[in-house]
Amino acid sequence: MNSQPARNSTVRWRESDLRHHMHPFTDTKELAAEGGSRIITGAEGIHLHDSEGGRLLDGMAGLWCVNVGYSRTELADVARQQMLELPYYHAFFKTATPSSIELAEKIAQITPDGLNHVFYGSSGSESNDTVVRAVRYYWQVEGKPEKQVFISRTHAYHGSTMIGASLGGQAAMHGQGGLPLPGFEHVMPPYWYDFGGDLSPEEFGLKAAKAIEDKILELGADKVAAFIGEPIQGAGGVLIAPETYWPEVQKICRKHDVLLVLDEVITGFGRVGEWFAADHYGLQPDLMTLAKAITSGYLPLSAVVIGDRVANTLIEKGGEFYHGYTYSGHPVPCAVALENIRIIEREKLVERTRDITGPRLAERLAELRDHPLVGEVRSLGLIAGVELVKNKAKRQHFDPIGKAGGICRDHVIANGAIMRAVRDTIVMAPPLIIEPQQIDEMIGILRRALDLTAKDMGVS
Ligand code: PXG
Repeated sequence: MNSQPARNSTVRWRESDLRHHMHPFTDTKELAAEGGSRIITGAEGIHLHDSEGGRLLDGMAGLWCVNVGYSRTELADVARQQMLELPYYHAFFKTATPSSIELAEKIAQITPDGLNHVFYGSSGSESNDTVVRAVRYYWQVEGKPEKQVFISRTHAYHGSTMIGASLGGQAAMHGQGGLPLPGFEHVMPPYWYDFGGDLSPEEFGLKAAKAIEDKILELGADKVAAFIGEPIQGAGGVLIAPETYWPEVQKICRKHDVLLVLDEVITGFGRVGEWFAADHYGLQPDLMTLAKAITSGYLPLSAVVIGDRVANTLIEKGGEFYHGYTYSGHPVPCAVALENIRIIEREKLVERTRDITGPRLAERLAELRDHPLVGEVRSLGLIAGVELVKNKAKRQHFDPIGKAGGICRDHVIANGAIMRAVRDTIVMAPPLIIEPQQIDEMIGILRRALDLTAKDMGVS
């Protein structure tokens, strides 16, 4: 008898995983000390299955991306068909493929007016790199080569490449390897709970927007290429700006001739109850980054949607743009994205999020407000954050920050759902196919986890 565990057992996978697989954003030594990874082996609808027979409600839609839910045979069928017909061809050297053309047309149709050109990549990080290259080249062609600096916000997340991490405002990432690169500046985010002080959220929204204008004036508008922001800062803790913020930001960008880039990698494709958060806030960005739910995460794909102003200059006066990826416009993910968008349309997932499930989530979350740990609940559509604090009246965090969030997240998982902790904020973004009673179930799990966390933290 062979004393080795069966080849596909959890033990075998965990051992092999620790030996050979370096995970993103992971302390491998700590992972090993805790016994290794949770192995996800399958999924259907809004549920994940693990190798131990567990079933978890996926309150995060993977990594904020599986908007149409798991196990959609329509997407698998389209991928198979495209692979049989044309598994790969590129978009270099004056060629194109039908699915990449059709998807570009569709994206131009569903994004705000004036955004009509699509440049493809395979990840949000890649596409934000494209944004920086396209914008800097735009200003160069326009005869303003000094306009090179990007302004972003602290707590922002724009990816993990050198450019993505430089655009981002994550202190931990900047602490490793000499980031941000020169030419990337960061200002305060519109995070009223932490930075609002005695101001009303509306007053603070204007103050946070003014921080961008102050930075533009400090650097000189002739040096500033663009402001980039996530309409809602997802990985930063689901920071939802006061309603006064975004209109003011757009005004400031226009006033100083600074391009406005919206990173809609998380907020796109129905997440906030509109196709894009730009629609919710009434914004007309100069460029927009898309990824994640563009294929509901089924295959890697991303895009920069370029507004007419920048596109016209690049096309009319730019000549060849020396930029692109082997997989720019890959026909298989593009075909899957088209079908994914058709599903969102057919099942009215945007309208459902706006009118039914988003309001239901907000209602259930509001009931958590009187919990002793809950300082604030924030949500728009099906993206939400629940901020855990030590002192609600003083809006005071626990010290060290992150402990309560980690404990609560672990209780959520032990009770059958996946959510993330960002510092002490529990964040969630379930698949848009979630049913209202499943939202009740998800928030029920969170309430149980909050009660257990309060006990662990000695709060009553
Ligand atoms: N922009 C935004 C707004 C994102 O949220 C990226 C760009 C980068 O996309 P890629 O495809 O390069 O990863 C993201 C990614 C988390 C988490 O734990 C969030 C992301 C990725 C991984 C983990 O919240 N966001």
